Amino acid sequence: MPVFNGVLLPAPSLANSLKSGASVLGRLGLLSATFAVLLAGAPAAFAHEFKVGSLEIDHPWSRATPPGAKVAGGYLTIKNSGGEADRLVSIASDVSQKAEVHEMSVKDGVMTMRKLDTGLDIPANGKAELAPGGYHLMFIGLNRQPKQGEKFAATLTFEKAGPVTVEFNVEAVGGAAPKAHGDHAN
Ligand SMILES: [Cu+2]
Repeated sequence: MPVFNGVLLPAPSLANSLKSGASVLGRLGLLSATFAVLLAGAPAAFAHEFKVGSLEIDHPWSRATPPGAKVAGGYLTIKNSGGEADRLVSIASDVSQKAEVHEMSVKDGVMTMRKLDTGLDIPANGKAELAPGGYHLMFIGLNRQPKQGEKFAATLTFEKAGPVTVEFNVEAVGGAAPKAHGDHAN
């Protein structure tokens, strides 16, 4: 009779525990393989960034709009790892008739927005952040209402780096910057 862990076990029972042990190991192997696949897929799924030249565009996002809304905001961070400043000069998307870079500010207690006619500066070795309450993209004359959970594409054109097509994640109506936004804000 075999001895297992100091306990006398009848042979069939040892065979069973070996068998179940093997299948647990088998399952663990399968799980870790699945996990590895998930991990490998994670950066692409969560980082949500786009590159053109020395620019990296992080986490473009927008908000779902209430029915009848004519405009939607667009937010993202543009990092410039190059030694030369660049400039975001135009935005185009089939979600709206046109798109502009806006600056939001509070003047005499009134929130106002104005279009940046010359575009948005991206400093050398620096970044430009477009976020609610500050600089933002404005999609004007919506062709459809962006819905929470969907994505829409837009092409950003930079003076030096040229055009790059990015995807905006649509967050909830009135949604604050999602956690993922903070995760790679720096
Ligand atoms: Cu605006």
